[in-house]
Amino acid sequence: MGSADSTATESFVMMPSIIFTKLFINGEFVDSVSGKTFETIDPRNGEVIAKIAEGDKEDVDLAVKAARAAFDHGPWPRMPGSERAKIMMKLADLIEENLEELAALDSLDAGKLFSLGKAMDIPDIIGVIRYYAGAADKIHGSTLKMSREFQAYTLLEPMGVVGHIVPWNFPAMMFFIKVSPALAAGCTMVVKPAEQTPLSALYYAHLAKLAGVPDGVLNVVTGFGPTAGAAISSHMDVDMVSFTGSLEVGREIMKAAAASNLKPVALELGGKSPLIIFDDADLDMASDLALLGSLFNKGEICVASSRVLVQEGIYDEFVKKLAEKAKAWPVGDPFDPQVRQGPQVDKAQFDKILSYIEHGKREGATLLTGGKPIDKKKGYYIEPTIFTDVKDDMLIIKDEIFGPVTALMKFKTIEEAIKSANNTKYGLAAGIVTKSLDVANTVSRSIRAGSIWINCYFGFDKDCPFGGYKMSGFGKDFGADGLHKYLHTKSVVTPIYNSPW
Ligand code: TXE
Repeated sequence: MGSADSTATESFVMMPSIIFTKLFINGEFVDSVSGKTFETIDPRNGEVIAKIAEGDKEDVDLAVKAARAAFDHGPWPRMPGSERAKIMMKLADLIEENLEELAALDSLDAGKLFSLGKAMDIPDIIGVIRYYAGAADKIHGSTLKMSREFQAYTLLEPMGVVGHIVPWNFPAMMFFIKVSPALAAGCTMVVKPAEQTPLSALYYAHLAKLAGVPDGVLNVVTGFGPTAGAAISSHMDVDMVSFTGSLEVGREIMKAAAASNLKPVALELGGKSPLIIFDDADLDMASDLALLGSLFNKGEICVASSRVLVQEGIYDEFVKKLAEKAKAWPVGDPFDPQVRQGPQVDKAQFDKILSYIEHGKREGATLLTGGKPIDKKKGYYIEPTIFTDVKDDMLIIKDEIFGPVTALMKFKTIEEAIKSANNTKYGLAAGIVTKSLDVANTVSRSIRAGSIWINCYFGFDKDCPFGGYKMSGFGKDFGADGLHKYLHTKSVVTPIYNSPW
């Protein structure tokens, strides 16, 4: 296993300069009303990167006021979709021009791999913006021939002022998975980035202004969840909230929405996704998928394959292969191109993961690999950790850990695998590795989860809807569903003949 050497960073990349640290409200960067700031921390070493304006209720009020005015009186919802598309395309181009800088900001703030940021995160958001820009002038209702003597047509209208509450694990994608379709729909919005990763969101606000997004359409309020976040979800003038984050906070957001103006909410919460590997699987492919599924983005991904279910015929050989690969998985500075796993996002997440590992040991699970922090003083690095001998009632198989920790379980029959896979309160994703079409089809239809990946994992694309079943939430991202979430359907009805109705 590689070691965490954060001293080497500067030889890999020029560090990004931190230019934007204030709230972005009505097209201007401004201090918070209270004048307070908070520190954003480099997870490679625990050092302060910058002080960021700390928004609270008063700042959210100002941002919502700006978004409301832009929605009620501004050009954005009224302009032809093709005009919004042009501006969004320009935003995508500007992001492309600043690709390295933006990837570096998230590596610095979130410990994400710089190489992947350049090759995946930032190119992917550019794709998402262009995808929804392409949809902006194709938002049409339908014509209805009604059963009674009426005819009708539907109008698809923007939801209004949207509050987006964003997590830290994919700061770029989580921002644009919400902002792009909402912009295309003609909504105006207030975005609250996670307090761990405010840097890139402020940069995006700056680029949006340069691209021509009118003032007040896209506001960014940095700050904490219980203050700035809660002010959005309970605001009487926010028409909808879109949230990605923990189950617990998802509940709070629904409560706040219900207690205020009954605004609709879209929630993408956590997961405990199974990867099910059958006896006929190619062992190399299966162990690669399990490794990537568990360790990608240091396990800080809602669809991590945190439960790997392996059929008994190949179990022993699979365990051996996976352990070898996990031990060789390089952990270290996220700017180092050789590294595959950077530090966990912050001290709280680091401590949470380690406490789950301790819990797993106490509950009697066996550590196959890892289980310890790496060079703790230099940052929040944790060894790739695999448990075996895991039982259904253990906490490590029930809770989302959100770190480089996975649990292996053995099964005999397909029925047993399905039962075990569904034995969770979550339902975000599942992977199936088999050569049998019958097995793949049967299992796909039997698992209660929003995405099923057969002989692959993380099979995401902008055109394919993504979102949870059960307590993983509701409301899809990506694809046409991701756009329609931000649209109201209005029915306009007229009688065909003169009618007293
Ligand atoms: O999430 P929070 P945290 C899971 C994962 C992780 C755990 C805790 O298991 O270990 O959540 O992470 C804002 N009203 N996921 O504490 O608190 C907060 O400021 C309104 C899964 O970081 O849910 C941030 O912007 N907003 C996940 C956002 O909610 C509030 C991604 C997410 O933070 C708020 C991240 C409140 N009362 C964590 N409290 C996924 N599904 O991908 C907090 N926030």
